[in-house]
Amino acid sequence: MDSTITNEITVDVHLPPGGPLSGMAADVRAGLTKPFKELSPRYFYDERGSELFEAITELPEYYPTRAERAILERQAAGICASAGSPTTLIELGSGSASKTRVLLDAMDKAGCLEAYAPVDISEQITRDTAEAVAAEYGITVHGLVCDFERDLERIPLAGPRVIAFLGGTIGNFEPAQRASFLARVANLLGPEDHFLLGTDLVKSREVLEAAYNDSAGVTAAFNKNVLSVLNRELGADFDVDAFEHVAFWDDENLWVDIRLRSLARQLIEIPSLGIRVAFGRGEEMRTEISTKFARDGLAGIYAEAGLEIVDWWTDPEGLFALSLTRRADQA
Ligand code: SAH
Ligand code: AVI
Repeated sequence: MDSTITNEITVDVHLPPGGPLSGMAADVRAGLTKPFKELSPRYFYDERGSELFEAITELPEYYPTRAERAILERQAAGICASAGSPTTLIELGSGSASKTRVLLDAMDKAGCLEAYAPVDISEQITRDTAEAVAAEYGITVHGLVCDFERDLERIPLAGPRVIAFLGGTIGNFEPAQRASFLARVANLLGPEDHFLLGTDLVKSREVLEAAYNDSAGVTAAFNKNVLSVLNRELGADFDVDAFEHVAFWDDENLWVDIRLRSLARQLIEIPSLGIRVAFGRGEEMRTEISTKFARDGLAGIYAEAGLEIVDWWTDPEGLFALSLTRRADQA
């Protein structure tokens, strides 16, 4: 573990030797040798991918960030009170933490804010966020660079805490992965702790498909960037222009299915994996799902994980929801 301490800022790096992407070889091999090829969305977020995601959040068609911000701006004081005026905010997949400032402001105003812990797989953005928040709020910041699916239990402990997972990133988990992740989060919660989750809500196909097929092509660039990550990290020879972005609403699974479609028959060499991967013309590979929720369905998912809803807030248009939960057996 590499740890840097500067006054009140600590950033622990819990990535496997070789960096965030070093565990990717086996994972990518498994995903690309299945009959229906798949890649994990965690590989989107190299430096360029993080920048492209930030650009997505400002697109006119991409409503989730604005809707979640609107909830926070109206409800942050109430969220802070419902969560028992926690001293510590831990944020999973924190990114640039731009909306998080609204919550930090409310905690600061309530006089309870002592510490913030951003947790993200992308080292640069976590360091930048940790430094910015420490400077803006003059509080202890303990950043953690890790894969939150692998290293959740390493989260710095001091309470009462609220663990926040904003932006709808939970929607990028497959159902089984989501269930075990939520059960592990529940296990981390002490009697005074709460979990604050941002979830995008089910809505019309038109609105959903526009959000993931923006007219400026930023989402397409974000999606295709994963191929550049594979080229750089694994020595693959993907021609990024030989694939096109695909995103459509799947109303059975309640997710936007995000894929890359091969524009030609092609054979990709991945020397570091010792494999060649054949793509047929028109063949699609899944790169991400983005699940959308309804309150009843989410309550059932929480119950299975041992969590219960304490409070629920939506934006005025009902596009997005924030829910606050606690461990059901500690209520
Ligand atoms: N919370 C921010 C950013 C959302 S983008 C917002 O609401 O705008 C998703 C974030 O999760 C990115 O910063 C990405 O680096 C991080 N992330 C994705 N997969 C991760 C993983 N497996 N472990 C840790 N962080 C991850
Ligand atoms: C990070 N996550 C919640 C985004 C989403 O909406 O599912 C990632 C994204 N993919 C395409 N656009 C945005």
